[in-house]
Amino acid sequence: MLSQHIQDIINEQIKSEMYSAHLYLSMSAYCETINLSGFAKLLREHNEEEMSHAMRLFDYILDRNSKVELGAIDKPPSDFPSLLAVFEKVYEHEKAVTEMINNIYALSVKEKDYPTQVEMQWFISEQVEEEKTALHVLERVRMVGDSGPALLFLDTHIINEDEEVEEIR
Ligand code: OFO
Repeated sequence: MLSQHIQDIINEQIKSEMYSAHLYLSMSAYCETINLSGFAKLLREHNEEEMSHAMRLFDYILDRNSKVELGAIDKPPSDFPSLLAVFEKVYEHEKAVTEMINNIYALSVKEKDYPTQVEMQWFISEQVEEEKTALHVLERVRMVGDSGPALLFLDTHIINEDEEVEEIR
């Protein structure tokens, strides 16, 4: 069984992963409204990925014979000043999530909760990938700047680019 402290922090992380899912879905909707369907698809896929992170933690709590307590998910922003602002926020958000994951790991080390350390190792590796992908996309968006034709080209190819980053890994 998980300690109360570890159970609470993992329940909090489920909420945070669900917030990430909400945030990326909201960003996806924004991209659709500015006719950037490639970025919209990319963010919609990230929404699904975040939900899978939440469910992985949900199952982990149950596997440890402990209690899942779902909290209210904050409302994500629905207005964004630009595509660049969206991906700056994605990158900052992922760095903040990394901190949360590291905190859970640190607590599991302090409490000598070895199974939680193993579970968190998966998330630590995942965050390396999440930050890398977020930065890759952000740098591409920065690169095209205000160029309409370049932005349209990137929008068409961004999904493949994301897969190529995965393959390089
Ligand atoms: Fe769940 O990794 Fe992004 O937030």
